[in-house]
Amino acid sequence: MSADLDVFDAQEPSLPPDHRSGFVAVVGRPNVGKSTLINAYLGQKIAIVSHKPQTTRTRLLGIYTGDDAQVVFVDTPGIHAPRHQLGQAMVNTALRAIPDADVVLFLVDASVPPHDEDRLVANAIGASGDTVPAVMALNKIDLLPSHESPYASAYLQLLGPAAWLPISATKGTNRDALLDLIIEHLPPGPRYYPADQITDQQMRFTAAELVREAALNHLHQEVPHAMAVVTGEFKERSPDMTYISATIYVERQSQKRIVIGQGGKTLKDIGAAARVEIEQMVGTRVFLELWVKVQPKWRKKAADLRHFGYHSPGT
Ligand SMILES: Nc1nc2c(ncn2[C@@H]2O[C@H](COP(=O)(O)OP(=O)(O)OP(=O)(O)O)[C@@H](O)[C@H]2O)c(=O)[nH]1
Ligand SMILES: [Mg+2]
Repeated sequence: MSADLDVFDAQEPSLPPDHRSGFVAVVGRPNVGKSTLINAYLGQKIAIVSHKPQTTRTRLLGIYTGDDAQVVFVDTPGIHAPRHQLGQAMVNTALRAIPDADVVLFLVDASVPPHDEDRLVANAIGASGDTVPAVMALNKIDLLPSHESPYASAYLQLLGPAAWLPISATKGTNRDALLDLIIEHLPPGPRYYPADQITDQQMRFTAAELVREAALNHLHQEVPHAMAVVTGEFKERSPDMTYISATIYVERQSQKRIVIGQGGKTLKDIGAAARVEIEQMVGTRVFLELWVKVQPKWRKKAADLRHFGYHSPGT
């Protein structure tokens, strides 16, 4: 018996001998439902979701622990043709997740034909050779009559995956079957994380993300993309009250006016929506104070990207 197995047995005496585990990089173009699917597997919102593309900006882990397997989902930013340093950092982050994974889950929106961006994703997966098995999920089939995609073969031709399934992340169709398929392609191994840990992100990061999600839902056009949110204070004031302050950064004075809105109404609505979500996460009442600041052209400046946590090597 190897030394590794000795450690494995000592740590987790109750795990079955055929227990599987590994990292699953969830990749795809923006807006196909990567974060939605991961949240559904965890039964909790660890990644923010919106109908606008380029919502996820950093890599984050969603850890699913079952009796027979631990699946560490790696949520990644949507792969696209970047227009600024932020976009480049996001794409680099997504690309780097592929060779490090045990399985790549290539998610596509099967309700529409393949985009050029889907080809970028397929090429990136292909570039890591046959070393990482790829599973393709044809998502959003709930939008199609009889739940069948006329584009299935066009998507499968992009890559030739090891396995594939049509799914609906929101309605649940084939979600469990896809999880089984992923687990089948994972190697045998121990749990990498404690059974009760569901993400690697700290609550102060998720709080800022939940503010950004609320803002994405309340704002339109260019403003959501020009926003970054940073948590300032995060303090338990009493056993049932947490005080959180966060700053929303935008690139222009005109965007600041839009975020604040007439008489402060938009900012108030963003705060109210975010507070409900943050209270669910924190488990206490939350007093949320929001600030709006202008940081000109931050998406094009490496120092600002680092400050906001978006820096990736090579940018
Ligand atoms: N109808 C339908 N909508 C879905 C499904 N899955 C996700 N969506 C919607 O698609 C939109 C994008 O979902 P996200 O989970 O943010 O997509 P993403 O791939 O993480 O996007 P980025 O982070 O921008 O790369 C949201 O409005 C979701 O509600 C699905 O199975 N069916
Ligand atoms: Mg996402």
